[in-house]
Amino acid sequence: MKSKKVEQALNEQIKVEYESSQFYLAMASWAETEGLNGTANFLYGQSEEERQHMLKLIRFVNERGGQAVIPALPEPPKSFESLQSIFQHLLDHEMKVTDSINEVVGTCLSEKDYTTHNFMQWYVSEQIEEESMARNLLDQLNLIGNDKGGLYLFDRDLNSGNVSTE
Ligand code: OFO
Repeated sequence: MKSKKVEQALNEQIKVEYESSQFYLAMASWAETEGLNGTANFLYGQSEEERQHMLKLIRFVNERGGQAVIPALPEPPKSFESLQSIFQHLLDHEMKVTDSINEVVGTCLSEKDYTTHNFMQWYVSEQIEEESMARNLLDQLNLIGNDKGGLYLFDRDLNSGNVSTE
């Protein structure tokens, strides 16, 4: 790639997307062992989406003459406190991802790399959707509180796509 700074920023973003995918996979696996099958399915799907975000970046860097680096990752947590804590983690994590995407966009502008800037706009829009989805799910869970019946329905509806994520 013409700008090494942009290439480095994209490689850092590859790591962020990879970490997101692993983190959500760990959450999905924990949820499944807790019998929260709707949440598990939802999070397996989110993990896969993040993997696709990573792949899209890898392909872009390589196609533009750079070299995508596949990083080592620390082991994600094995267990979580509750459904609420999972969705709080999801929101906090997505907010960090948004910050890091904004950093990449800033580097593209300072390096005058408008092609990569254009490519990154897809990620900017995707983050708006993902943050708002995480916020909505967390709001619903906060309304449900500790009500077991409510939590059961939330998990079941998440499986069937009946929980509103918008
Ligand atoms: Fe939601 O993290 Fe990818 O972009």
